[in-house]
Amino acid sequence: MQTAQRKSEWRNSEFRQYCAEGKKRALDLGNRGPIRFASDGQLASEILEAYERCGFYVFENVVGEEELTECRSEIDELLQRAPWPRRDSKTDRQGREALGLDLAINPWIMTRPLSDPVGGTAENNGRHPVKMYEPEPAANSPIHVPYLVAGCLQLLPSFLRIFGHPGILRVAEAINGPDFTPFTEVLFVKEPELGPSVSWHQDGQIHWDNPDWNPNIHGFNVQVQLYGSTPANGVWVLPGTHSEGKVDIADRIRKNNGSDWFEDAVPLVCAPGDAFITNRQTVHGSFPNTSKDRRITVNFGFHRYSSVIGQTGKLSGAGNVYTDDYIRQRCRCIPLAIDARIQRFPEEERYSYQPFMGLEEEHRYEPDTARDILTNYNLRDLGI
Ligand SMILES: O=C(O)CCC(=O)C(=O)O
Repeated sequence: MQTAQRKSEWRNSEFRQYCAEGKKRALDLGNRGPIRFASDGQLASEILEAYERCGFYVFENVVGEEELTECRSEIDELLQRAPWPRRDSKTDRQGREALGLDLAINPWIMTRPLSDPVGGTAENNGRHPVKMYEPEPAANSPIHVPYLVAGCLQLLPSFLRIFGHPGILRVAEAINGPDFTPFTEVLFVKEPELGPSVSWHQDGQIHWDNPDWNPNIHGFNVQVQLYGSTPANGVWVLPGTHSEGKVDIADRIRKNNGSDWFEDAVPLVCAPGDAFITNRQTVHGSFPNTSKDRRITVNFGFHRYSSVIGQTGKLSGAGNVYTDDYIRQRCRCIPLAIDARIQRFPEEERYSYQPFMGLEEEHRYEPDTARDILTNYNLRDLGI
């Protein structure tokens, strides 16, 4: 289905107005602030309550300036090594071999600037039913741009350290229990006036008809914003939809006069270093980035062990059977990341990941162990 195509582009004053109104609604929801714990060490109950109510929460000031600078510069170097000028090119823009083409999973997911690569297609299990508006990029734009980079724990040490952040891991424990698992780790790249859109969707795939279905069964995403995120370049959500079950997005758009601008949608507005969590059942998406602001998102997420054990994968990890051994191998990146982080930030608390308690020595972040755990680790993703 094609929408009645509101022109979701910054030069359209109606879009700018929609963005301003959405931002106001977002800031009124009462679901943002620093990561806070109560005196008993549990995540502050107001945070959990607001997350359960809205299906997302914006944590402010999670990553400091020094760490942001390190991560940004590693990512700039990485992006220089993307295939150029086309997604199937073997070399980068300087004629060097493009990075990571020898990996089991090609890290570069690329498409035409400002396009919607998956909306209205069968990609990703058909979870993006409606195509977004595709503005015309400038004539001198690249043919293809990376909008996702996969398998990032093996490509970016600074990403691994953010993944081992004690505050974020304590949030994961509070929501998914002490035996929480990862699922996939990617960058979302939305360069100014180039970044493609991600049309409205829910992430979860396999548990909609589960008799034990509940709002948290498909886990949650973490998005750490290296440059902040605005209504024009950031993710928008439909608050509360994580509790509704499977949403008929095409029907909602039909009932919205064919428009994908929903009156109750809100953008996830962040400063650099903020991180938000989004329930994977929340309806969400992002418009093409026609603004002048860059968005680079360090994106990962966590599941409940009970949601993945015994399941057959969908999305990343598709077709794989999630046995206890498979899951345990995949989870080894967590103690490794914790150690990588504590080596870089020794003054911080060290998060204790219960499933690997007592096995810290085997997960020291040093070259051999990192290679052993991380090379092609994403063959064992835990998509559901
Ligand atoms: O970052 C974005 O633009 C989209 C993120 C998203 O859709 C996801 O993480 O599932």
